[in-house]
Amino acid sequence: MTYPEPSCETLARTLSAADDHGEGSGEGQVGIATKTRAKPKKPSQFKVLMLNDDYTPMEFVVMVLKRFFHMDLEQATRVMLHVHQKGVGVCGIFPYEIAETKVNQVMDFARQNQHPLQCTLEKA
Ligand code: TYC
Repeated sequence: MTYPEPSCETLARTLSAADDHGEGSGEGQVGIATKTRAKPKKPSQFKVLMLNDDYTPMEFVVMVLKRFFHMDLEQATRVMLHVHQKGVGVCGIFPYEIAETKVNQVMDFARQNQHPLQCTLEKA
């Protein structure tokens, strides 16, 4: 006689029941969290924003946009001029860790070149 493999949920309930020493349900229960989402959430997206300042040369901002955001000269110039005129502009939208890396790369590169260029994150 063979038995079917118990499902993950069945095992979780068994373990949870074994750990529950009759203190009632709810708080203090010990068990293994095995719940998985049927529909995994998409990683949330973040805008990388570039801020205007009075000192960073336009050519440097264009170089940054080409180097770290893979824009061509025309697109990089358009975004740079938008930031120059409006004060802020979007360089791209990425998952959190990638957006954070881009911000750090831009800030490090600006600092190395002694420009006050600022870059930040905002939830998309
Ligand atoms: N305002 C700068 C200048 O006139 C150019 C500039 C554009 C600086 C965009 C920062 O994010 C920026 N030299």
